[in-house]
Formats: sequence, structure tokens, C-alpha cells
Amino acid sequence: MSNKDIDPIETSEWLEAINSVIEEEGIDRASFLLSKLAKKLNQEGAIPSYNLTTPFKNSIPVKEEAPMPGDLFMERRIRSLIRWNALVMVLKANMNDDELGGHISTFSSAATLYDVGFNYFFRGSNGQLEDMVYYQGHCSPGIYARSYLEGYLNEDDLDNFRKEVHKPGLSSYPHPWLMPDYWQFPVVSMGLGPILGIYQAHVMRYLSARGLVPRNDRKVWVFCGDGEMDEPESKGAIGLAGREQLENLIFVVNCNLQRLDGPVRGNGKIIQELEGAFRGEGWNVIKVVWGRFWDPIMAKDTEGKLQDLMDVVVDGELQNFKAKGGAYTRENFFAKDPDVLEMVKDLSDDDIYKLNRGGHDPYKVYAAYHKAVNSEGAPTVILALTTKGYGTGSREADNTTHQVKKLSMDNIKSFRDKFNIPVLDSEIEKLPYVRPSEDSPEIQYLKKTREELGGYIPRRRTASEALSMPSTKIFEKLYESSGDRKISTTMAIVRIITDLLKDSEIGERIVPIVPDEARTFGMEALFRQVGIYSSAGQKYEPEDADKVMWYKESKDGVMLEEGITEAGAFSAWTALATAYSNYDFPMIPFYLFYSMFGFQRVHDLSWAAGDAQAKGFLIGATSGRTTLNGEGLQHQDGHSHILSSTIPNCFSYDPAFAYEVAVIVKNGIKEMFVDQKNYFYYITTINENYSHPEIPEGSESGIIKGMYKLIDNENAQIRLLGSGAILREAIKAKELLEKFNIKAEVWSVTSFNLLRKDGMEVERFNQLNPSKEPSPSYVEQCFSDSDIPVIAATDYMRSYSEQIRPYIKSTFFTLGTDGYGRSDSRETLRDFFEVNSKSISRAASYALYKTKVISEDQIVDIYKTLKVDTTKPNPWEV
Ligand SMILES: Cc1ncc(C[n+]2csc(CCOP(=O)(O)OP(=O)(O)O)c2C)c(N)n1
Ligand SMILES: [Mg+2]
Repeated sequence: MSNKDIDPIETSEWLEAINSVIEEEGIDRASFLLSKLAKKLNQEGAIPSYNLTTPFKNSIPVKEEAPMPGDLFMERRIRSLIRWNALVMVLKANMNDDELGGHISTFSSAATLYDVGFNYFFRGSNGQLEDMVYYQGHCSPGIYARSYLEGYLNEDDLDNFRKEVHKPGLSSYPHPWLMPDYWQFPVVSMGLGPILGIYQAHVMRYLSARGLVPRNDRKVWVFCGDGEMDEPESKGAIGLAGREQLENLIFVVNCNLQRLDGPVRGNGKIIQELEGAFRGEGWNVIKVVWGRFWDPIMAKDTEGKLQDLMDVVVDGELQNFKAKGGAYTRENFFAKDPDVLEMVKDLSDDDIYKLNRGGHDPYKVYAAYHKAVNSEGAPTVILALTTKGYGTGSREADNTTHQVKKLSMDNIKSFRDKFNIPVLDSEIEKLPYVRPSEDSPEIQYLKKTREELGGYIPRRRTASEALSMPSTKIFEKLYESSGDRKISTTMAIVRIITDLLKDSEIGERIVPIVPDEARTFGMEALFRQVGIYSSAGQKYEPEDADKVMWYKESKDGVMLEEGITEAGAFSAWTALATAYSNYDFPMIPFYLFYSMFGFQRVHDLSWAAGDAQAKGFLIGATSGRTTLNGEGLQHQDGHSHILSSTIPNCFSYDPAFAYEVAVIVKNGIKEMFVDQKNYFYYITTINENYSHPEIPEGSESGIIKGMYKLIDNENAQIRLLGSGAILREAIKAKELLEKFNIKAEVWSVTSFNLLRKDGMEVERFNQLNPSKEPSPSYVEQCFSDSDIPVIAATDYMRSYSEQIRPYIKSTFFTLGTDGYGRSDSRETLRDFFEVNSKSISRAASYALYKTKVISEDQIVDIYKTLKVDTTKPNPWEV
């Protein structure tokens, strides 16, 4: 399309026509007509050229702004005190050499955005479910400062900002693990807040659609930085929010135009860019660009010349206008067009500098929030223009402002003066916190606003309902031998989940979650049995409607089939795994995924789930480097148990038999949902089919603790430890060794991670109590009857089983799958990685040779029979 106007008269006739429609019939009618015209153009083959962005100005025209009902001046006084106390707590934390850090500039740019929310919108939890607010992590000082004015925190608390080891301390950022009755959502790792918030809103609607937790008009507010929006997680799920029309979701992006090192989009416009991205995904976009001091100037802009300048100015320059002041702005912005310069001729340089940005104007922010909470049919994003380091004098909008932790006395005084803080020059060096007396109008106003909104936030619910145990039959079925029937442990877990879904006690709490892998795990029967949740129901006849296991989507479906997004599915799991706290309604989510695409893919989210005190099951289905055999290097996981072990409250298991899976899940439900411990479980299951024995008597406690003796052997000379898929190789090795007259016993290790935890605890206890008789670790207890050599083999890297070395007093060798995976048969892969029965036998005979149980002739003979290739390169060779 050419931009050249070849017939200006005709153009003005069209413009007049549309103007008269706007005036006489309104903007909606005008938009309708234009969309009809656009459709016609499309039919003729034109590609629409109108873009997704609107001019760089406020989305809400002045005449349509909802008026803010409260006391502007009172609120400014309160907000100023919050600003001051937030500043002081960071300055104090950095007065000595501790270098505790903290941030001043982030909250100073966001204070109004939060304040308007706290004063008018964020609902508390008195008698209702509170709004969920994902605060931007670096704003924490401002949130603490408000809680201080509210009387929840005291000066000692503020003085202990970032001094958490000796309580009471305030955590650097929002961490429910560290402040369990305060913060609800761990967010400070950029991008996690946005994706977790989106799936929270999605889960809220899911719970309500199933009739479990009524949604009412509860909202999820997600506050984030404009730099943060570059994280793939931040924007990665906005399509889901648009598609699912999550009107319960409000994003507030604080567009202060800067991130840590410099401008977010020096050469562009982040607000415009985000507007296009969000609008394209079906969101309501509300831009809050200019504050009300601009209104009279904008009113003069009848020809759109000022708007033209606003539309082309880049963010790097906008930053300069705040960093360099009014004279600079007059010269480098307004003076670009003489007519625009004329519009500000009556303003002093100082007046120009004070032309406020939308995100610092409570009226504009109120109008935006008001529109957002009353919008229907789509999520809303508010893009608010602010200034980073607002109020910090010469540090305002400077490129280093993010990391400012100390301010010069001049800057502190200018901050005090700007916000009229009642601190005298004689006191200011001491940096006093300021809290008016309890009966002061400020504190009374503050308390009243929160009372009207239903109480204080943030607060995290720590107590929740204890669930009852499901029918034990569900688990006991798997305690029996499978006989000749060959099944996989993945099938076993799916059977448990299927039965749990039908359980009369806790059936409704069970949620299977998959990222498009249900068929891989043999879960397709659940499609029809419980349905897949879709807010739209099913508007089409599924292709397989005539089949038994047809693809059923429904509005009250139970299963969450999130599509190919492990980060998204994990975020949904996190929302359900914390439902006991955030919805006061415990849910039991089972998230099944390829184990390689679990922790390795989304470890930061898993870490945050631990912080959030999530409870539920993560199932690394089709796991094991040699067990998921045909999929090759990127799929074959040999380290997820190492990764899971890094999360303190994650209990991980690598079971081999169906009864082990059953015991572990039963115990997990008991621990997490009946005894209410804040753990979550990671269980690897495999897709290798074999027959399963019945549960050995008395093995339950060992299965739970991490190890039990599976095959006893009187006068055994060696112990073989096997785990998951490789346990059966250990059993075969026992039989192989018998051929060489070597007697072995076999142990099933369900969790080397738990054995290590136990060992560490016991070791520490012994160190702390030198005069007491040393206690044995669980491993030592198990092996106390003899000190024969031990061989451990797993489908994971050697470091997984190496963890128990300190607790084994005899000769100990480990075998594992170090190195990159590759495709081949299981048999070949186990030979290649040296975790098969032959390799276990090799290690066992070597251990016996080293301990002089067998002679050199014997070992030579054994190696020959086993066909040990001494020239084979090691599998982890690089
Ligand atoms: C995943 C992750 N990467 C890096 C950081 C370090 N970091 C903390 S704040 C920040 C800049 C934030 O900029 P922005 O999102 O614009 O927030 P602002 O402080 O400007 O409001 C960075 C890079 C982090 N917290 N998380
Ligand atoms: Mg920023």
C-alpha cells in the first residue's frame, strides 16, 4: 500500500464522513463500519495494514476516566511515608560492611501502582478468598514498608531486612519458605511471576468450572518489570490467557524504561511493542502513559502534532527527559515542532520536568484498574509509564539507578523534601523510620481502606484442611504379583491415578496433568473417563467420536492437557500443589512428563515450587538413560534424580516394581495431605514391560526410607544394590555370579537421595554429640550384619549412587550411565553404559579380588567367561 495521498479532497470527505458517524452514532458504530470496510478490502486481496498498536497515549480518554473516590492528599501522605520507610530500610541494610543489598529504584518507580491497588482494589482474606498478587520481587522493601505502617511489622523487622538467619528477619524477596505466613508467591527470578500468574488464573477458573472452589470475582494481579518482559516465560503463555479469556487476570507492567544495565528499548518503544504483542494474543491493553498534568497540553493538540512527536520519540530519549530535566526536554522534545513548543510556552523548565507520567498519577492508575477489574471476556494488561528511581534526585533515571543502595545526603534530603517527610535536618543522619501514631488520620485512613477491602495482604494461609486416606485397595491391588502379565511402572502409576480419581474420599482432588504426552504414558482412557478441561467445552465432533477412548474436551473436564509447554504444565501443577494454601482447598496434582523434560527443562520453576511449599506428585514417566532406549541423546535422562536432589523439600524415588510405586504414592498422600507436611514427590517410572513380584513382607518401611533387602542369601559374599530399571540387572547378576560360586544378596534402592539425607543427618548428629555412642545411618543399620563389598548400579549417573559412599564401610563400586545417551536396544545400551548384569558381575568379582576373596586366576577366568572387553572406550569419553 502506498502512503501517498493522491486525492486529498476525497480523503477529507471520507474523514468527514467517519467524523459525523462518530459524533452522531458513537465510536462503536464507526468501528463497526471500518471493520466492514476492512473485510471488503480483504476479500479483494488487500493485506490489512492497520497495525495492532494505538498512538503513544493513554488508552482511556480523559472524559471516560472513572473518578478516584478517595482522599488524594491523604493517600499521597501515606504513600510518601511508605516510600520513605522503604528507602530507609535499604539504606540502613547497607550502612555497614555487610553489603546486604536491596533495591531503591524499582519500588520508587512502582509505588503508585501498588498503592492504588492496596487502597481500592486488592481484596483481603477476611471471609473471602483474597486476590492473588504477584509482587515484583525487587519491590519487596515497599511492601514491607506498608506492612510496617499497618502495624504488622515493627522497626526491628525492618532493621532485619535481609538478615534472616537470626529471626525475625525479612527475606530479600518474596519467599514463602522463609516467611510462610506472609509471602504467597516466589517471584524474584524474572519471568516466573508472569507465567505462574497466568496458570494461576487458569487453575482458578478450572477449580470453579468443576464446582470445587467458587471463583466469584477474585483476581490475579501480576506486577512485573518492562525488562522482565524479555524473559521467554513472561510472554510465553500470554496466548493461553487470551485464548482462555482469563478475565480474572490483570498484568501491570511497570514501564520505567530501564532494566539493570541500561534502557529496555533505547532505540524503540517498549510500551508500543508490548501493546502489539498482548493485543495480538487477545488481551485488553490499557496504556497509562501520561499523567494528568499533560491533559491541558494534550487538549491543545487539535492537529495531532504533539502526538506525532510522542509517537516517534524513542525510549532512550524519554529516559533523558527525566534524567536531564525540563530545559533539556523543552529543547529536545517540544522544540522539534514550533507549534508544539508554543503549547508549553507558559510552562517553566521546572513545570516541564513535573509533567508527570501516567504510572505516577493515582487518578490515571485508578481509572486503568477500574476499567481492568470491570472488563469481561479477556485478560487485561496495564502498561504504565514511570521513571526509574523516581524521587531520588540526581539518581533518577540514571543508567546505574537499579543498583543504588546508598544515596548521598543531598539525594536523601531531596527525597525527603519531594515527599514532605517530617524528618528534621538534625535527625536525618540517623535515618529514622516514620510511623504516625495509631490514632493519626494517616494510620486510621490506611486501616480503614484495608478493612473495607477485607483485610491486610500479603498474608499466606498456613493451615489447611487435612484430607482422609483413599481406599487402601487402590494400592494393595499392586502389592500382588502380576504373574505372567508384563506391565511397566508407568502403567502402574496410571492405574493408581485412574483408581484414585474414582475414590469417594479424595477422588475430586486428583488432577492428572500432561503436556501433550498422555498417549505416550498410556493415559488415553482418561480422556473419555474424566474429560479434558476446556473453558469452551467441545464445539466440534471429535474425529474419534466412534471409538471407546474418544478425545473428550469438556467444561468440567478433570484432566489438564496443557499442550507442549512443560513450563506451562509445571505452572499449572504449582497452582494446584499450593491450592491448600491459596484456595484453602487441598488438591493432589499428578504431573506426568518425559523425565528429561522435567527438572532439566524447568528447574527454576521447580525450585520456586519448593519455595512455595508445593505438595503433589511429579512423575518422570519413561525415564532412565538406557530404558527410554530409542529416543536418543536429547531424551534419555540419566540425571533427573541428581537435579531433584537439589530441592530440599523434594522427595525423589526410582522404583522398580509396581508394589514399590504403590507404597510410595500411598505414603506420599499420607505425608503431604493427611499429615500435612510440605513436601513434594518426584517418582521416575519406566516404560519397560516385565512381570512384577508380590511385595516382600515387611518391606514397606524400607521402600519409604530408600532401601530394603529383596533377595537374601545366607553367607553372601557381596551385596548388589540396584535401582529402578537396573534392579533387574542386579537380580540377573546374582544368578550369573552363582555360576562362579559367588554368593550375592540383592537390595532394591528406591532412593539414593533419601539415603544420603539420612546419612548426612546422622553424621551431623554424631559430630555434635562426640561423647555419645555414635548412631548408625540407615545404610549402616542395613549393612551392620557384615562388611562384605557393595556394588551399586542404576540408570543414572554414578554420582547418584555415589552419595552413600560415606556410610559404606566396605569396598564400594558404583556403576551408572555417565555420558550422552544414544538410540539402540535396551540390551545394547546397558552393555554400552556398563550397567547390565555382566558389568555388575565384573565389578563384583573385581571387588572380591581386591578384598582377596577370590584369586587372580579366578578373576581372569571370570572375565574370560563374561567376555570383558578391556579395550572398550568408556561411555562418557569426550
Ligand atoms: C532470571 C533472572 N535473571 C536476572 C535477574 C537479575 N535482575 C534483577 S532485577 C533485573 C532488572 C530488572 O529490570 P525490570 O524488569 O525492568 O525491572 P525494574 O527494576 O526496572 O522495575 C535483573 C536483570 C533476576 N532477578 N532473574
Ligand atoms: Mg524496568
